[in-house]
Amino acid sequence: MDKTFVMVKPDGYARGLVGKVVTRFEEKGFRLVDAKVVQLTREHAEHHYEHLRAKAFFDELVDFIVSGPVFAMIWEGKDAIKNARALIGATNPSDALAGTIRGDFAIDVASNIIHGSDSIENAEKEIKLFFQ
Ligand code: IDP
Ligand code: MG
Repeated sequence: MDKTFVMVKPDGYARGLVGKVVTRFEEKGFRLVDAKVVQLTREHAEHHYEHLRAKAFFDELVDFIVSGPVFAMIWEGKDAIKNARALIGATNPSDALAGTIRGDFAIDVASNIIHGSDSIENAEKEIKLFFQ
């Protein structure tokens, strides 16, 4: 059983979508291991998105992710990273299929309501960063 890190971003938290996100993960068959509301510091956000530092939207991304509380979760299940990203949908909600979280609840890439780890290494890094 793998674990993955998932986070409802400030827009999803402010819109009251935490319950819907948790329900989708539970209904898919994931097991919730841990969860909490967190206000990220800029330092934490920059560390979390370190691999995107060279992107033109990096500052916008960090400003956004520290703009309000997030809901951080650890989910456990078979092929957790792949299955979680399938539930979440494509990065740009314009490309995300209906039935995925971004496809159903988001319209703009900069505020796409949810994050999910993209590899086992990043899941371990992100879980450590948020929960230890
Ligand atoms: P992912 O969240 O689907 O893994 P990443 O490439 O890791 O996508 O990008 C992290 C986040 O950066 C995305 O979820 C999205 O919110 C934001 N992002 C990606 N591309 C853009 C962009 O062109 N403008 C603004 N934000 C972006
Ligand atoms: Mg990513």
